[in-house]
Amino acid sequence: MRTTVGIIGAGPAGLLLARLLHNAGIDSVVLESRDRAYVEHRQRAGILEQGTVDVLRAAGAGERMDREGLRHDGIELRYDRKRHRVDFPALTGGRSVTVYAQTEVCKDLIALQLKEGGPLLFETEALVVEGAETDSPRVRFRHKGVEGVDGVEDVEDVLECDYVVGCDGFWGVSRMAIPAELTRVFERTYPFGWLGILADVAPSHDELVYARHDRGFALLSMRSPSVSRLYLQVPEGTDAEAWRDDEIWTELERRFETADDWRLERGPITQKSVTPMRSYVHEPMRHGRLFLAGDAAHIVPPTGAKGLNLAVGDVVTFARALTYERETGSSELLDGYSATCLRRVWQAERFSYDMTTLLHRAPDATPFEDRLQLARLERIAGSRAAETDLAEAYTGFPFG
Ligand code: RFL
Ligand code: PHB
Repeated sequence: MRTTVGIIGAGPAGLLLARLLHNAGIDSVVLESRDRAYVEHRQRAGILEQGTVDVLRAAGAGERMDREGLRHDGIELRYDRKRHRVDFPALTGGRSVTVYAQTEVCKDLIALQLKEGGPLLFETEALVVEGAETDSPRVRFRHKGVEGVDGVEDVEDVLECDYVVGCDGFWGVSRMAIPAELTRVFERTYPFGWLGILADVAPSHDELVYARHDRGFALLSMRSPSVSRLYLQVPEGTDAEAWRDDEIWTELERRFETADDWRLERGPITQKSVTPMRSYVHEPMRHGRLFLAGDAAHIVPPTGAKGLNLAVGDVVTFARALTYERETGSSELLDGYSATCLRRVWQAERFSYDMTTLLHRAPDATPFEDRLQLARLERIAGSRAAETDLAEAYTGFPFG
């Protein structure tokens, strides 16, 4: 097999990249280790920055998002039983965010790719990227055998490319093709995770609520007008099954408690899982003709809602750079790929870290640190400058 751009991974990064390249008349092949149903139902991000919405729309993938996505003009910060709303458009010159789940973004992009894009091969696992320093990098992959077609035996093959883009997430293989002596990794883990639930109940508030409480952080989000998505800070390594449904609701009620008559509505919990929290950056994001994009190169804790949006920024940067090279013959933008992406990545790392340490309670937190958190929250609530800083970062910095 041969293609211009070999894309490893059909998460949001790989799928959007295939779409952007298709629109630019550049062919690609996407290899995805999981099956279609798995990719379409993996519960993850929920918030799209304005820039992400604009990119999806311009790529022709915004039709259902425009119909079903929920535009949000603010979030609520909750602490000390008080509520403070951050008004995004007022603070940022009109910017907002959109609640539209990552599962839906992936479904829309997969449908488009299968209808009019290049090959998208599910159950096809990349094993290794070879020859990144050469003009023709290759991806070795294993394709699950289909009964009656090629026996049930797995089939190994090679995809020859002009460029390989590793969009294979944090646990992928493409990062490993960059020699260790050329690599720097920056990492931090946190001594807590998020217990996330989906519940069949209308969201108890019409905007997201980020709550800081002495018992730990809680987040109220949503998937639709009738489905709530909620998170609780839990100790690292917690088993989701160790929490009974009524215990989850009681704990959420405690952490969201206000001095006024706000109430949390309960409903049947249809899914629960625990996510660990990590900050991680791999530098550089490029080696020869291998480029890393999305979670393959960087991870942020979810408190800033930035992971998916960073993945979008990376692939937009790559698609622009390759188009520029094709039109002008200059590799200037491709050469600058890593530096361009990393500037935005580190701003998101900084913001995600700030939001995480602002709102979570570390197991060894001292009374001094508790007071500092409250002072930081009071500062945001009391200073337009501090509040603007949060609103600008949350709604996202412009691409490139
Ligand atoms: P993905 O989505 O992990 O996709 C990688 C794909 O590569 C496949 N793969 C391979 N395929 C072939 N061969 C191999 N060897 C392969 N190895 C792996 C995998 O099967 C998979 O399909 O990475 P991508 O595309 O970079 O996208 C990143 C986002 O998924 C991620 O950053 C966000 O989900 C993070 N995130 C959030 N981001 C936001 O922008 N806003 C949010 O509100 C938000 N909330 C969240 C989140 C992540 C969460 N979890 C579960 C980590 C909330 C949570 C709870
Ligand atoms: C979500 O809806 O899953 C979500 C929203 C905001 C975050 C993280 C996750 O910061």
